[in-house]
Amino acid sequence: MTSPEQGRLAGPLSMSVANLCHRLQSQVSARTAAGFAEVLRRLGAPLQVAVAGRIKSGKSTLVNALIGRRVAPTDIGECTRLVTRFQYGTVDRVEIVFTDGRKQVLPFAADGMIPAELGVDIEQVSHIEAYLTNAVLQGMTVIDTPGLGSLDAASVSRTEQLLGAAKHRKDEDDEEGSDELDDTSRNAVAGAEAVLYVVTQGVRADDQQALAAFTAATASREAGPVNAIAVLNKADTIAPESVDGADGDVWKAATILAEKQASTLKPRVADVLPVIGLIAESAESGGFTSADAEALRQLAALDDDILQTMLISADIFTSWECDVPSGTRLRLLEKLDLFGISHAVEAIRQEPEITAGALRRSLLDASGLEAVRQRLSIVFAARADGIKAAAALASVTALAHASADPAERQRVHDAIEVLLAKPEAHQLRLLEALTLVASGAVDMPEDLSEEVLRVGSNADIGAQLGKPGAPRQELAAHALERAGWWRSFASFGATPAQSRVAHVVHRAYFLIWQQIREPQS
Ligand SMILES: Nc1nc2c(ncn2[C@@H]2O[C@H](COP(=O)(O)OP(=O)(O)O)[C@@H](O)[C@H]2O)c(=O)[nH]1
Ligand SMILES: [Mg+2]
Repeated sequence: MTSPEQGRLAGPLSMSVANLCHRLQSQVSARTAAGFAEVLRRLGAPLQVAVAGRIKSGKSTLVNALIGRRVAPTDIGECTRLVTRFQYGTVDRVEIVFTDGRKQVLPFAADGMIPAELGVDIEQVSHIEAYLTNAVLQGMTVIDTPGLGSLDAASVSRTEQLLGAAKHRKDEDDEEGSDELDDTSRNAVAGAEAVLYVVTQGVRADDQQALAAFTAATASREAGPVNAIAVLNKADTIAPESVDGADGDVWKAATILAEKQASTLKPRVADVLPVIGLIAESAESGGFTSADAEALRQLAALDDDILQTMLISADIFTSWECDVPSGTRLRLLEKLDLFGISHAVEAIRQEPEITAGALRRSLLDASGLEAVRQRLSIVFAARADGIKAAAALASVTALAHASADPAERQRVHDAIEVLLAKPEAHQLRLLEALTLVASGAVDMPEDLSEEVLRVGSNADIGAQLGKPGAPRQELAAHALERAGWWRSFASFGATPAQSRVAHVVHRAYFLIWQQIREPQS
């Protein structure tokens, strides 16, 4: 039987974990069963992606760009100090969730955004739930966080709580027999499953710490490049002359810096992609209007010397004597900043007849958002089954661990052992191997590490084998050939660490081959 939740499960492994929870529910205490119910609910939900990073790194701006709608308040206001979960819903609706579980509907502000001020006692607010009809949210729930490294201790602790980094304190005054989730259980199931980490120029020590805390708390197995990617945001504000080899080009400078940060953050994240969240937000959320395009056209018509002078700083840009009203210029600055304005003017000068729509697309291209979207879908969507199942298993383990009944602990433990021996559980080992290779913990020749990444990062068999669209027979033959190769590599010529990875890759190919070989009569 397939319940509506099961229809949305990420894949076969999530299905097995869901079955395990269903089966055990009647054999454990009411409290553990309540925890399992929560695990089941989360398994059926889209991947939970937290957007994390220091305060003012541009998280909310990027959230708006990803959702394609300017809905998360940016800069200041109460709301920027709270966790907001953006999830798919059939009707747009925002709720304040209080720490005591109470909920209150919050009307959208006139501009369609979540109001920056809530009109309630913020100390009593747990977080905000925003249900939106935007299609992007069918694939993932996006969680905006207030940010680490802020001066406000309360928002830091809200963020840490969400990321699972809060200390799991043991409940001393346990109320026996309560069906409610205790704090341990709540924390165990509350952590996000993947993280989009926003950094700006220069990674600090606490950025690394936050990432470490997050990865330790999510999947019970060593997580990292499997469920975390980073963006270098505000790429437009990088001074290219400060970066060697950039040749004065902002985007080139951003790419060089992003690569540097990737090597610093490497054990923790898959990639660091440069992005200009502000331009992405304006281009994607309807913020960029034809009136803006018109104003840019007027600016493009100015004498180039004058324009270049104006573009030296925001102050000069708004205060310079010019036909475009200074209020309009201020608006352009807010939407595109100097780099975006200069990019747009350049595009207009190259193609004077360019439409407002084409200008918007050109800005979107310049923002780097598409690459972030693609990476999100490759890294997260393709691994959602493994990521969600690992997080669920970690929660199940934590729930059993917190149980006072040794027999119950043993029962859950045994069930997990059985599950881990199933073929579909092999992807957990593959994700682990991928983590070891991607983080550089196990050194591999480049072609081999690329192969491991390919096999571990794709959901589609053709893509896993590097032969998208190839006929089944060819795929089967290739899988078998690679299985054999990795087995002999594991036995001969590999270091012990490489050998462990090689065994996992061998088995991955073998399981692929089993799936697609000619049916046996
Ligand atoms: N120049 C520039 N400014 C940005 C960019 N992304 C965000 N900002 C600005 O940075 C400020 C803080 O952004 P916000 O999204 O509220 O940061 P958060 O605290 O991390 O959520 C806002 O004024 C944004 O307009 C960017 O890519 N470039
Ligand atoms: Mg924010």
